[in-house]
Amino acid sequence: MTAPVRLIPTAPNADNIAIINIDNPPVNALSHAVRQGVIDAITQAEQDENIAAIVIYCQGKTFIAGADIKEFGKTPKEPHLPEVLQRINQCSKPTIAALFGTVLGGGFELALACHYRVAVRGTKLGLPEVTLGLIPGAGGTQLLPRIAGVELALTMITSGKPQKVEQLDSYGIIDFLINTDSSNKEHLLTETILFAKQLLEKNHASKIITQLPMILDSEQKEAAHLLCQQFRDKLAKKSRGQQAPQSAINSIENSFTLPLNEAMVKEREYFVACRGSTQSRAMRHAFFAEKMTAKLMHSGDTKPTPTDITSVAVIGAGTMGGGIAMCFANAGISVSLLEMSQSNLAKGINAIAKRYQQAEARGIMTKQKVNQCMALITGTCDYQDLAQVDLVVEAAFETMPVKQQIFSQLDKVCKPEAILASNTSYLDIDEIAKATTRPEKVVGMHFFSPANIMKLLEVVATKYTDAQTLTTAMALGKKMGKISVAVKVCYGFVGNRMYACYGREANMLLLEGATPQQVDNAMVQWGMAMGPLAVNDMSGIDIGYQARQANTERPDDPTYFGAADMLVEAGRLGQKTHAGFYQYDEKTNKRSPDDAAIKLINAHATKLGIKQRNDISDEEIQQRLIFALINEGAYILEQKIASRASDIDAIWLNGYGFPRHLGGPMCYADEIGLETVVATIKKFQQQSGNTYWQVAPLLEQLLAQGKKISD
Ligand code: T1G
Repeated sequence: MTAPVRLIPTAPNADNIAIINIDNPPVNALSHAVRQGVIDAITQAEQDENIAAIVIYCQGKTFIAGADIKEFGKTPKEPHLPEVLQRINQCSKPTIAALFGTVLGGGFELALACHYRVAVRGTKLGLPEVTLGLIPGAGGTQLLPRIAGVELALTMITSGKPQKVEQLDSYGIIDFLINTDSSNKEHLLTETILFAKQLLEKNHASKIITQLPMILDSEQKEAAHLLCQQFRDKLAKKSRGQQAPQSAINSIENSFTLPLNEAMVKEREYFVACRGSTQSRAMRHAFFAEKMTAKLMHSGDTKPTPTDITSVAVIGAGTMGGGIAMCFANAGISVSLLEMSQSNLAKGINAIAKRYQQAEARGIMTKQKVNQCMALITGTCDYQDLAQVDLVVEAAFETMPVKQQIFSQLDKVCKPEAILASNTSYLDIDEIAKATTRPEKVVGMHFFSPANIMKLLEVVATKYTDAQTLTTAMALGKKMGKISVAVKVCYGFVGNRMYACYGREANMLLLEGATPQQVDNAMVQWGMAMGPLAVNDMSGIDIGYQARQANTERPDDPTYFGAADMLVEAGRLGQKTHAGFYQYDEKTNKRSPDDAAIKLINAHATKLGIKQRNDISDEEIQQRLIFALINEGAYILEQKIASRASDIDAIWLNGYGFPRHLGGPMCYADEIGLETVVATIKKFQQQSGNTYWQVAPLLEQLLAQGKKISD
């Protein structure tokens, strides 16, 4: 295997300029070999009297995209990245980074440690460490404030969001912006070498970081402290429970209160503490879990190439259909939106336009992008207009006869190779496929509301779906910026099947005497963004009610979702009727506890013969809801409805707001230990006496073997 770093002592047409050439696919991550290679190359270049300047350049699709996260779980090997960056920065000869692609984490820190930075248009710079439960660990919290100021450092580091070099023009991070893009790397190298030559002709002041102290007068320092506190308060809410953003702010604050070398030591301490934390382990698991979902378990070694999808149709212009149409348009794919009547179609198109206007008003989309997307969406009431589309997503009424009728009609009209997908949440897609002459081309594409916002896409393979169709649907999800997860057919597939267990326990606790606010507060305290009952009121309790009424597999047990069903039958559907588990102000829609709801629930519990308890703890609420998820997830793995435990985690992180710093239900089970999970489930089984708490055999098996779910 060739070394990933090579020193080229003389650049083309520039005898005294060397190139450190990094070639470590796929993203030039700063593996141990790269770190060692860069140090060796800098040392060699410094000793070579013919070399007057050094360009750091990368092969492949991007400049260094960060530390090698595959190394995180292992014992770190020297040289550590801060040592490499100090070597670059202290180099006696000017070092110039040639930037393109996604310059992230340690890659951006390495660029900041260079004396100069040259970039092509569209290059993204970012410090995403907080998304991995980390902070920049190689000087980023010290270099970026010194070069670009405290406020930008706080914004970029605590959000983890990359920014394009064009957006950062005024911050002095990039010394020369080349008017080309990442596709023209030869031009980047040529221009960087020219830039280096010009540096040498001028008496360049190589910007050694130690010569860049944070010179703030007392007023500026006070303003900077205030800014740090404002970020602390904001992130205590926005990234509730997460340690890394708070550590990052503390380290950035050291950049203007401590000497550089002391601040660098503190930064390393914060970084090492974060790297060893359960939160970072969970967030790194989440990162890899989301990467793994794309890797389908193919039978045999034929990995089909996804069909290129350039035109699609969406059946149904309701909330889901409209959101799905937006997903395709946002990805540059033309969409025919079909409705049964012109008035419904007009309503649907107007609703889409309104959502785009809101996105523009919030600065999420430019007017130009909104116009481009709207131009890609055309309405029709005629199935004949769908004859040439590559793929259809049906998002019509959630009843089997309606869907079978639609698929039968699509089968007649669409070209033979067109893929026919359903957005159904619960119905048996095997049965839907049978309504066509092309069952192998039928698949589920289950979006989550709001479809144009939520990242999760469950791609449901029926027993007929062929590999080409499945691969194409998965790739199409990625093209739309979704996390596509391949699942199999069962009631509720993976996410909603588990969510039903979570809701079942929330309802059972109400019948046992807990109040809606107690259940919700316990889950928010645990880390969920919202409590299950407030969520239920928001989406409408009647949605689940109708699904349960239609579910032939529903348990024959009046206590099953007893509270929810009773409220619906009492006309309390949630926010839309200003009364559900809570009451809602008719003008402001503000949610508040409702004694009337509690009285109705208690009366219903008495009718069902359920004894009320006043000793329900937050911990019991949290364990019953979360362990219900874990147990059902284990059954789902046993039944091969999901192919990996990490796929289940990716579903819950991207479809249900599971706290990212807890990694997903299956990751969380491993973190607290299967012994605790199994023992507690058995306790609930004895306490409840019902069949819901049968421990999944897989959990018992793993426990007996001393294994984890992730093994
Ligand atoms: N290390 C190792 N492998 C990585 C990697 C990384 N940093 N980033 C991506 N990969 C692998 C990925 O697993 C996949 O592998 C392949 O590259 C293509 O990825 C010290 C401590 C760069 C925007 O967080 O955001 O630096 O599955 O499918 O869609 O302060 O990958 O093919 O075998 O995502 O074009 C900071 C994370 C680390 C960057 C490319 N850096 N990566 O997206 O391709 S912490 C990050 C990404 C750090 C310092 C700290 C994206 C990407 P495989 P992909 P893509």
